[in-house]
Amino acid sequence: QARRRYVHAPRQRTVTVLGETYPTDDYTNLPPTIAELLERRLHVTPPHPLNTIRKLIASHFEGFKSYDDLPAVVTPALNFDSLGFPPDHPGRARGQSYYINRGIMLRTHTSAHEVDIYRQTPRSGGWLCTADVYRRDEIDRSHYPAFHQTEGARLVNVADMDKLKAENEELRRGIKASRIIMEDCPDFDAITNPLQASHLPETVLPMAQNLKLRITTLFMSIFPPSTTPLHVRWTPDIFPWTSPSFQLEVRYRDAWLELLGCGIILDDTIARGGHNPAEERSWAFGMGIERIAMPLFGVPDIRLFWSKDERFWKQFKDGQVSKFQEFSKYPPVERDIAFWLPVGMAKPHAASHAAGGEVGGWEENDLWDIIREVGGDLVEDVKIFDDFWNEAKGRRSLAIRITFRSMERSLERAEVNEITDEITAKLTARLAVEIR
Ligand code: FA5
Ligand code: MG
Repeated sequence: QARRRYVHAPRQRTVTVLGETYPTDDYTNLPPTIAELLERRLHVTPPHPLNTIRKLIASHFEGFKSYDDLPAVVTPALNFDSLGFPPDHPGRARGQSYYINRGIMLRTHTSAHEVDIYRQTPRSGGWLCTADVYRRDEIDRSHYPAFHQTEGARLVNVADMDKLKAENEELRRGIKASRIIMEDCPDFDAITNPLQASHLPETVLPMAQNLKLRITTLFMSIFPPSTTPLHVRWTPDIFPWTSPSFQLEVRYRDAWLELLGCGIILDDTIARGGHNPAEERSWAFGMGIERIAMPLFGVPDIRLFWSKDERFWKQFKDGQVSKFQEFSKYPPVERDIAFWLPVGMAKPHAASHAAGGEVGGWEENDLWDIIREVGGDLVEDVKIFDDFWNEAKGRRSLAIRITFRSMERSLERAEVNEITDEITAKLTARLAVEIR
Protein backbone atom coordinates (compact mmCIF):
# COMPACT_ATOMS: atom_id res chain seq x y z
CA GLN A 1 0.00 0.00 0.00
CA ALA A 2 1.54 3.27 -1.10
CA ARG A 3 2.17 5.88 1.55
CA ARG A 4 0.55 8.79 -0.13
CA ARG A 5 -0.26 12.30 0.93
CA TYR A 6 -3.48 13.99 0.14
CA VAL A 7 -3.63 15.62 -3.27
CA HIS A 8 -6.37 18.15 -3.61
CA ALA A 9 -8.15 17.19 -6.80
CA PRO A 10 -6.20 16.87 -10.05
CA ARG A 11 -3.90 19.88 -9.85
CA GLN A 12 -4.92 22.82 -12.06
CA ARG A 13 -2.23 25.32 -13.07
CA THR A 14 -4.29 28.25 -11.88
CA VAL A 15 -7.28 28.99 -9.67
CA THR A 16 -9.68 31.85 -10.16
CA VAL A 17 -11.04 33.72 -7.18
CA LEU A 18 -13.35 36.74 -7.65
CA GLY A 19 -12.31 36.95 -11.30
CA GLU A 20 -8.61 37.11 -10.42
CA THR A 21 -6.39 34.24 -11.63
CA TYR A 22 -3.59 32.92 -9.39
CA PRO A 23 -0.87 30.30 -10.00
CA THR A 24 -1.16 27.14 -7.87
CA ASP A 25 1.60 25.21 -6.11
CA ASP A 26 2.02 22.26 -3.74
CA TYR A 27 0.09 24.20 -1.06
CA THR A 28 -3.06 24.84 -3.08
CA ASN A 29 -6.14 23.35 -1.43
CA LEU A 30 -8.97 25.74 -2.30
CA PRO A 31 -11.88 23.86 -3.93
CA PRO A 32 -14.00 25.75 -6.49
CA THR A 33 -17.08 25.20 -4.31
CA ILE A 34 -15.48 27.39 -1.62
CA ALA A 35 -14.01 29.92 -4.08
CA GLU A 36 -17.55 30.59 -5.35
CA LEU A 37 -18.73 31.64 -1.90
CA LEU A 38 -16.57 34.77 -2.01
CA GLU A 39 -19.03 36.21 -4.49
CA ARG A 40 -22.04 36.01 -2.18
CA ARG A 41 -21.30 39.04 0.06
CA LEU A 42 -24.14 38.10 2.39
CA HIS A 43 -23.09 40.52 5.14
CA VAL A 44 -23.72 43.55 2.91
CA THR A 45 -26.80 42.23 1.08
CA PRO A 46 -30.20 43.32 2.44
CA PRO A 47 -32.45 41.83 3.72
CA HIS A 48 -30.07 39.04 4.77
CA PRO A 49 -30.02 38.58 8.57
CA LEU A 50 -26.21 38.85 8.62
CA ASN A 51 -26.47 42.32 7.06
CA THR A 52 -29.04 43.27 9.70
CA ILE A 53 -26.78 42.06 12.51
CA ARG A 54 -23.83 43.95 11.06
CA LYS A 55 -25.90 47.16 11.13
CA LEU A 56 -27.27 46.52 14.63
CA ILE A 57 -23.74 46.07 15.96
CA ALA A 58 -22.58 49.27 14.23
CA SER A 59 -25.43 51.27 15.73
CA HIS A 60 -24.56 50.01 19.22
CA PHE A 61 -20.88 51.00 18.93
CA GLU A 62 -21.47 54.62 18.18
CA GLY A 63 -18.45 56.50 16.87
CA PHE A 64 -16.62 53.34 15.85
CA LYS A 65 -15.47 53.42 12.22
CA SER A 66 -16.75 50.47 10.11
CA TYR A 67 -14.75 48.48 7.57
CA ASP A 68 -17.06 46.09 5.70
CA ASP A 69 -15.38 45.66 2.36
CA LEU A 70 -11.84 44.41 2.97
CA PRO A 71 -10.72 41.66 0.55
CA ALA A 72 -10.78 38.02 1.76
CA VAL A 73 -7.66 37.10 -0.21
CA VAL A 74 -4.71 37.86 2.11
CA THR A 75 -1.14 36.77 2.79
CA PRO A 76 -0.20 34.42 5.64
CA ALA A 77 1.91 37.34 6.87
CA LEU A 78 -1.24 39.39 7.42
CA ASN A 79 -3.43 36.55 8.70
CA PHE A 80 -0.83 35.05 11.08
CA ASP A 81 2.55 36.81 11.37
CA SER A 82 1.15 40.28 12.03
CA LEU A 83 -0.56 38.80 15.10
CA GLY A 84 2.44 36.89 16.39
CA PHE A 85 1.24 33.35 15.58
CA PRO A 86 4.25 31.06 16.12
CA PRO A 87 5.60 29.34 12.97
CA ASP A 88 4.26 25.94 14.08
CA HIS A 89 0.76 27.09 15.11
CA PRO A 90 -1.80 24.47 13.97
CA GLY A 91 -4.02 27.16 12.42
CA ARG A 92 -1.39 27.66 9.70
CA ALA A 93 -1.56 24.04 8.53
CA ARG A 94 -3.00 23.20 5.13
CA GLY A 95 -5.36 20.98 7.05
CA GLN A 96 -6.96 23.99 8.73
CA SER A 97 -6.84 26.88 6.24
CA TYR A 98 -7.56 27.42 2.56
CA TYR A 99 -4.47 28.27 0.54
CA ILE A 100 -4.52 29.59 -3.03
CA ASN A 101 -0.76 28.95 -2.99
CA ARG A 102 2.06 29.25 -0.44
CA GLY A 103 1.95 33.03 -0.47
CA ILE A 104 -1.81 33.68 -0.69
CA MET A 105 -4.72 32.38 1.36
CA LEU A 106 -8.29 33.12 2.40
CA ARG A 107 -8.42 34.97 5.72
CA THR A 108 -9.38 32.67 8.58
CA HIS A 109 -10.55 35.56 10.78
CA THR A 110 -11.21 39.29 10.68
CA SER A 111 -8.21 39.76 12.99
CA ALA A 112 -6.14 39.55 9.77
CA HIS A 113 -6.97 43.26 9.37
CA GLU A 114 -6.25 44.41 12.92
CA VAL A 115 -2.78 45.81 12.40
CA ASP A 116 -3.76 47.67 9.21
CA ILE A 117 -6.87 49.14 10.80
CA TYR A 118 -5.08 50.23 14.00
CA ARG A 119 -2.70 52.13 11.71
CA GLN A 120 -5.66 54.13 10.39
CA THR A 121 -7.24 54.65 13.82
CA PRO A 122 -6.56 57.80 15.83
CA ARG A 123 -5.59 57.65 19.52
CA SER A 124 -8.53 56.59 21.73
CA GLY A 125 -10.46 55.54 18.61
CA GLY A 126 -12.66 52.53 17.96
CA TRP A 127 -13.40 50.43 14.88
CA LEU A 128 -15.48 47.51 13.56
CA CYS A 129 -14.78 45.14 10.68
CA THR A 130 -17.32 42.66 9.30
CA ALA A 131 -16.32 40.10 6.70
CA ASP A 132 -16.60 36.59 5.34
CA VAL A 133 -13.88 34.24 6.68
CA TYR A 134 -12.89 30.71 5.68
CA ARG A 135 -11.70 27.66 7.59
CA ARG A 136 -11.45 23.98 6.93
CA ASP A 137 -13.56 22.76 9.77
CA GLU A 138 -15.86 19.99 10.87
CA ILE A 139 -19.40 19.74 9.47
CA ASP A 140 -22.49 20.14 11.61
CA ARG A 141 -25.37 22.51 12.29
CA SER A 142 -23.19 25.26 13.71
CA HIS A 143 -19.98 24.88 11.66
CA TYR A 144 -19.57 25.82 8.03
CA PRO A 145 -16.31 26.26 6.09
CA ALA A 146 -17.28 29.85 5.27
CA PHE A 147 -18.79 32.11 7.90
CA HIS A 148 -18.79 35.74 8.99
CA GLN A 149 -17.17 37.62 11.81
CA THR A 150 -17.44 41.10 13.22
CA GLU A 151 -14.26 42.34 14.81
CA GLY A 152 -14.40 45.30 17.13
CA ALA A 153 -11.65 47.15 18.96
CA ARG A 154 -11.26 50.17 21.15
CA LEU A 155 -8.12 52.09 22.11
CA VAL A 156 -8.07 53.87 25.46
CA ASN A 157 -5.34 56.18 26.71
CA VAL A 158 -3.91 55.00 30.05
CA ALA A 159 -4.46 58.53 31.35
CA ASP A 160 -8.22 58.07 30.81
CA MET A 161 -8.76 55.07 33.08
CA ASP A 162 -10.81 57.07 35.60
CA LYS A 163 -13.22 58.10 32.87
CA LEU A 164 -13.41 54.48 31.77
CA LYS A 165 -14.24 53.35 35.31
CA ALA A 166 -17.10 55.83 35.45
CA GLU A 167 -18.35 54.55 32.11
CA ASN A 168 -18.18 50.99 33.42
CA GLU A 169 -20.30 51.91 36.44
CA GLU A 170 -22.88 53.41 34.14
CA LEU A 171 -22.90 50.34 31.88
CA ARG A 172 -23.19 48.03 34.86
CA ARG A 173 -26.29 49.88 36.07
CA GLY A 174 -27.92 49.32 32.68
CA ILE A 175 -27.54 45.55 32.76
CA LYS A 176 -30.70 43.73 33.70
CA ALA A 177 -30.19 40.38 35.35
CA SER A 178 -33.59 39.35 33.99
CA ARG A 179 -32.31 39.66 30.41
CA ILE A 180 -28.79 38.24 30.67
CA ILE A 181 -28.03 35.39 33.04
CA MET A 182 -24.35 34.77 33.57
CA GLU A 183 -23.54 31.19 34.54
CA ASP A 184 -20.35 29.93 36.18
CA CYS A 185 -18.87 33.44 36.11
CA PRO A 186 -20.37 35.58 38.84
CA ASP A 187 -19.07 39.01 37.81
CA PHE A 188 -17.34 41.03 35.14
CA ASP A 189 -14.15 41.35 37.15
CA ALA A 190 -12.89 37.78 37.01
CA ILE A 191 -9.57 37.52 35.21
CA THR A 192 -8.20 34.02 35.08
CA ASN A 193 -5.41 34.55 32.66
CA PRO A 194 -2.14 36.45 32.93
CA LEU A 195 -1.79 40.18 32.56
CA GLN A 196 1.08 41.28 30.33
CA ALA A 197 4.28 41.87 32.28
CA SER A 198 4.34 45.54 31.30
CA HIS A 199 0.70 46.17 32.31
CA LEU A 200 -0.41 47.44 35.69
CA PRO A 201 -3.68 45.94 36.92
CA GLU A 202 -5.20 49.42 37.20
CA THR A 203 -4.86 49.89 33.44
CA VAL A 204 -6.06 46.39 32.52
CA LEU A 205 -8.96 45.56 34.85
CA PRO A 206 -11.10 48.51 33.73
CA MET A 207 -10.34 47.59 30.10
CA ALA A 208 -11.33 43.95 30.57
CA GLN A 209 -14.50 45.02 32.39
CA ASN A 210 -15.31 47.52 29.68
CA LEU A 211 -14.86 44.84 27.01
CA LYS A 212 -17.27 42.44 28.72
CA LEU A 213 -19.75 45.16 29.63
CA ARG A 214 -19.86 46.56 26.09
CA ILE A 215 -20.45 43.08 24.70
CA THR A 216 -23.15 42.34 27.27
CA THR A 217 -24.98 45.60 26.57
CA LEU A 218 -24.64 44.87 22.85
CA PHE A 219 -26.55 41.63 23.33
CA MET A 220 -29.16 43.41 25.44
CA SER A 221 -29.67 45.93 22.68
CA ILE A 222 -29.93 43.46 19.79
CA PHE A 223 -31.90 40.65 21.44
CA PRO A 224 -35.52 41.81 21.89
CA PRO A 225 -37.03 41.13 25.33
CA SER A 226 -39.09 38.32 23.81
CA THR A 227 -35.95 36.31 23.01
CA THR A 228 -34.28 36.83 26.39
CA PRO A 229 -33.14 35.90 29.01
CA LEU A 230 -29.95 34.75 27.39
CA HIS A 231 -27.87 32.32 29.39
CA VAL A 232 -24.24 33.12 28.78
CA ARG A 233 -20.88 32.19 30.24
CA TRP A 234 -17.45 33.76 30.07
CA THR A 235 -14.48 31.40 30.10
CA PRO A 236 -10.73 31.95 29.73
CA ASP A 237 -9.30 31.62 26.22
CA ILE A 238 -5.91 31.93 24.53
CA PHE A 239 -4.92 33.95 21.44
CA PRO A 240 -1.37 34.71 20.29
CA TRP A 241 -1.99 38.49 20.28
CA THR A 242 -4.10 39.05 23.40
CA SER A 243 -3.70 38.54 27.16
CA PRO A 244 -5.78 38.20 29.19
CA SER A 245 -8.21 36.51 26.75
CA PHE A 246 -11.82 35.40 27.10
CA GLN A 247 -14.49 33.43 25.29
CA LEU A 248 -18.24 33.94 25.45
CA GLU A 249 -20.80 31.20 24.92
CA VAL A 250 -24.58 31.28 24.80
CA ARG A 251 -27.06 28.52 25.57
CA TYR A 252 -29.03 27.61 22.43
CA ARG A 253 -31.15 24.51 21.84
CA ASP A 254 -29.70 22.69 24.85
CA ALA A 255 -26.04 23.24 24.04
CA TRP A 256 -23.39 25.90 24.60
CA LEU A 257 -22.74 27.77 21.37
CA GLU A 258 -19.45 29.66 21.14
CA LEU A 259 -20.11 33.29 20.17
CA LEU A 260 -16.80 35.07 20.35
CA GLY A 261 -13.19 35.33 21.44
CA CYS A 262 -11.67 38.54 22.82
CA GLY A 263 -8.95 40.02 24.95
CA ILE A 264 -6.51 42.78 25.75
CA ILE A 265 -4.15 43.37 22.81
CA LEU A 266 -0.47 42.59 23.33
CA ASP A 267 1.93 45.51 23.36
CA ASP A 268 3.76 44.14 20.28
CA THR A 269 0.58 44.23 18.23
CA ILE A 270 -0.28 47.73 19.48
CA ALA A 271 3.17 48.87 18.36
CA ARG A 272 2.82 47.13 14.97
CA GLY A 273 -0.46 48.98 14.62
CA GLY A 274 1.36 52.28 14.97
CA HIS A 275 0.39 53.12 18.56
CA ASN A 276 2.50 53.59 21.67
CA PRO A 277 1.94 50.67 24.08
CA ALA A 278 3.13 52.79 27.00
CA GLU A 279 0.19 55.15 26.39
CA GLU A 280 -2.58 53.14 24.76
CA ARG A 281 -4.42 50.00 25.86
CA SER A 282 -6.82 48.22 23.55
CA TRP A 283 -9.42 45.54 23.80
CA ALA A 284 -10.65 43.60 20.77
CA PHE A 285 -13.25 40.93 20.08
CA GLY A 286 -14.07 38.71 17.10
CA MET A 287 -17.60 37.32 17.01
CA GLY A 288 -19.18 34.73 14.75
CA ILE A 289 -22.25 36.51 13.41
CA GLU A 290 -24.05 33.37 12.21
CA ARG A 291 -23.72 32.25 15.83
CA ILE A 292 -25.59 35.38 16.92
CA ALA A 293 -28.08 35.13 14.07
CA MET A 294 -29.01 31.55 14.99
CA PRO A 295 -30.51 32.34 18.42
CA LEU A 296 -31.61 35.84 17.39
CA PHE A 297 -33.63 34.81 14.32
CA GLY A 298 -34.20 31.21 15.45
CA VAL A 299 -32.31 29.71 12.51
CA PRO A 300 -31.63 26.04 13.32
CA ASP A 301 -28.91 25.24 10.80
CA ILE A 302 -25.99 27.37 9.65
CA ARG A 303 -26.33 26.16 6.04
CA LEU A 304 -29.59 28.09 5.74
CA PHE A 305 -27.71 31.41 5.64
CA TRP A 306 -26.27 30.38 2.26
CA SER A 307 -29.66 29.37 0.87
CA LYS A 308 -30.77 30.87 -2.42
CA ASP A 309 -34.33 29.69 -1.78
CA GLU A 310 -36.85 32.52 -1.71
CA ARG A 311 -38.64 30.86 1.21
CA PHE A 312 -35.57 31.89 3.18
CA TRP A 313 -34.98 35.37 1.72
CA LYS A 314 -38.64 36.42 1.71
CA GLN A 315 -38.94 36.05 5.47
CA PHE A 316 -36.61 38.93 6.30
CA LYS A 317 -36.92 42.70 6.26
CA ASP A 318 -33.79 44.82 6.20
CA GLY A 319 -32.77 45.97 9.65
CA GLN A 320 -35.50 44.00 11.43
CA VAL A 321 -35.28 41.03 13.74
CA SER A 322 -37.99 38.44 13.17
CA LYS A 323 -38.54 34.79 13.98
CA PHE A 324 -37.57 32.48 11.17
CA GLN A 325 -40.30 29.98 10.20
CA GLU A 326 -38.70 26.68 9.41
CA PHE A 327 -39.86 25.42 6.09
CA SER A 328 -41.13 21.88 6.10
CA LYS A 329 -38.40 19.52 7.13
CA TYR A 330 -37.54 16.85 4.64
CA PRO A 331 -36.40 13.48 5.94
CA PRO A 332 -32.69 12.82 6.49
CA VAL A 333 -30.91 9.96 4.71
CA GLU A 334 -27.92 8.39 6.43
CA ARG A 335 -25.06 6.51 4.81
CA ASP A 336 -22.08 4.85 6.50
CA ILE A 337 -18.62 4.38 5.01
CA ALA A 338 -15.93 2.31 6.74
CA PHE A 339 -12.34 2.18 5.59
CA TRP A 340 -8.75 1.41 6.52
CA LEU A 341 -6.29 4.27 6.49
CA PRO A 342 -3.12 3.58 4.47
CA VAL A 343 -0.43 1.51 6.17
CA GLY A 344 1.93 3.73 8.08
CA MET A 345 -0.71 6.23 9.21
CA ALA A 346 -0.21 6.68 12.91
CA LYS A 347 -2.43 5.31 15.67
CA PRO A 348 -5.21 7.59 16.83
CA HIS A 349 -3.76 10.08 19.22
CA ALA A 350 -5.87 12.31 21.41
CA ALA A 351 -3.36 15.16 21.59
CA SER A 352 -3.03 15.46 17.82
CA HIS A 353 -6.78 15.53 17.45
CA ALA A 354 -6.92 18.50 19.74
CA ALA A 355 -4.33 20.23 17.57
CA GLY A 356 -6.46 19.86 14.46
CA GLY A 357 -6.52 16.16 13.71
CA GLU A 358 -3.25 15.95 11.80
CA VAL A 359 -1.83 12.51 12.44
CA GLY A 360 1.07 11.21 10.37
CA GLY A 361 -0.04 12.81 7.12
CA TRP A 362 -3.69 12.11 7.74
CA GLU A 363 -5.82 15.19 8.20
CA GLU A 364 -9.42 14.82 9.23
CA ASN A 365 -10.28 18.04 7.44
CA ASP A 366 -9.31 16.41 4.12
CA LEU A 367 -12.15 14.03 4.74
CA TRP A 368 -14.67 16.81 5.51
CA ASP A 369 -13.58 18.76 2.43
CA ILE A 370 -13.99 15.83 0.05
CA ILE A 371 -17.44 15.12 1.47
CA ARG A 372 -18.46 18.78 1.09
CA GLU A 373 -16.94 18.98 -2.35
CA VAL A 374 -19.08 16.08 -3.57
CA GLY A 375 -22.19 16.42 -1.40
CA GLY A 376 -22.30 20.21 -1.12
CA ASP A 377 -25.06 21.58 1.07
CA LEU A 378 -26.92 18.27 1.01
CA VAL A 379 -24.52 17.17 3.74
CA GLU A 380 -26.00 18.12 7.08
CA ASP A 381 -23.64 16.32 9.41
CA VAL A 382 -20.68 13.94 9.39
CA LYS A 383 -19.55 11.94 12.40
CA ILE A 384 -16.82 9.41 13.01
CA PHE A 385 -18.69 6.73 14.93
CA ASP A 386 -16.00 4.09 15.05
CA ASP A 387 -12.23 4.50 15.20
CA PHE A 388 -9.98 1.58 16.07
CA TRP A 389 -6.44 0.29 15.66
CA ASN A 390 -5.91 -3.26 14.38
CA GLU A 391 -2.62 -4.45 15.83
CA ALA A 392 -2.26 -7.45 13.49
CA LYS A 393 -2.72 -5.36 10.36
CA GLY A 394 -0.94 -2.38 11.86
CA ARG A 395 -3.71 -0.21 10.45
CA ARG A 396 -6.30 2.20 11.68
CA SER A 397 -9.93 1.87 10.71
CA LEU A 398 -12.52 4.63 10.64
CA ALA A 399 -16.25 4.45 10.13
CA ILE A 400 -18.15 7.62 9.31
CA ARG A 401 -21.85 8.37 9.16
CA ILE A 402 -22.97 11.03 6.71
CA THR A 403 -26.40 12.56 7.20
CA PHE A 404 -27.84 13.97 4.00
CA ARG A 405 -30.80 16.32 4.07
CA SER A 406 -32.00 18.93 1.66
CA MET A 407 -33.54 22.14 2.97
CA GLU A 408 -35.62 22.31 -0.19
CA ARG A 409 -36.89 18.87 -1.19
CA SER A 410 -37.06 15.16 -0.42
CA LEU A 411 -33.91 13.35 -1.49
CA GLU A 412 -34.12 10.35 -3.80
CA ARG A 413 -32.37 7.22 -2.59
CA ALA A 414 -30.64 6.77 -5.94
CA GLU A 415 -29.29 10.30 -5.77
CA VAL A 416 -27.85 9.77 -2.28
CA ASN A 417 -26.32 6.46 -3.37
CA GLU A 418 -24.67 8.14 -6.31
CA ILE A 419 -23.19 10.88 -4.09
CA THR A 420 -22.00 8.29 -1.57
CA ASP A 421 -20.34 6.26 -4.36
CA GLU A 422 -18.58 9.36 -5.61
CA ILE A 423 -17.39 10.25 -2.10
CA THR A 424 -16.11 6.69 -1.68
CA ALA A 425 -14.29 6.83 -5.01
CA LYS A 426 -12.65 10.17 -4.17
CA LEU A 427 -11.60 8.99 -0.71
CA THR A 428 -9.96 5.97 -2.32
CA ALA A 429 -8.27 7.97 -5.06
CA ARG A 430 -7.07 10.92 -3.02
CA LEU A 431 -6.52 9.64 0.49
CA ALA A 432 -5.48 6.12 -0.55
CA VAL A 433 -7.88 4.59 1.95
CA GLU A 434 -9.20 1.06 1.49
CA ILE A 435 -12.95 0.62 1.77
CA ARG A 436 -13.95 -2.21 4.14
C1 FA5 B 1 -10.98 34.17 16.41
O1 FA5 B 1 -11.22 33.99 15.24
C2 FA5 B 1 -10.22 35.39 16.89
N1 FA5 B 1 -9.77 36.11 15.72
C3 FA5 B 1 -11.15 36.26 17.77
C4 FA5 B 1 -10.43 37.38 18.46
C5 FA5 B 1 -10.45 38.67 17.94
C6 FA5 B 1 -9.71 37.15 19.63
C7 FA5 B 1 -9.79 39.71 18.58
C8 FA5 B 1 -9.03 38.17 20.27
C9 FA5 B 1 -9.08 39.47 19.75
P1 FA5 B 1 -12.22 31.99 17.16
O2 FA5 B 1 -11.41 31.05 16.34
O3 FA5 B 1 -12.64 31.53 18.49
O4 FA5 B 1 -11.40 33.34 17.42
O5 FA5 B 1 -13.49 32.40 16.31
C10 FA5 B 1 -14.36 33.44 16.75
C11 FA5 B 1 -15.80 33.03 16.56
O6 FA5 B 1 -16.08 32.67 15.20
C12 FA5 B 1 -16.19 31.78 17.34
O7 FA5 B 1 -16.41 32.09 18.69
C13 FA5 B 1 -17.46 31.36 16.63
O8 FA5 B 1 -18.55 32.17 17.02
C14 FA5 B 1 -17.14 31.71 15.19
N2 FA5 B 1 -16.73 30.49 14.43
C15 FA5 B 1 -15.55 29.83 14.47
N3 FA5 B 1 -15.53 28.77 13.62
C16 FA5 B 1 -16.74 28.77 12.99
C17 FA5 B 1 -17.35 27.96 11.96
N4 FA5 B 1 -16.70 26.94 11.37
N5 FA5 B 1 -18.61 28.26 11.57
C18 FA5 B 1 -19.27 29.30 12.14
N6 FA5 B 1 -18.77 30.11 13.08
C19 FA5 B 1 -17.51 29.86 13.51
MG1 MG C 1 -12.71 30.15 19.85
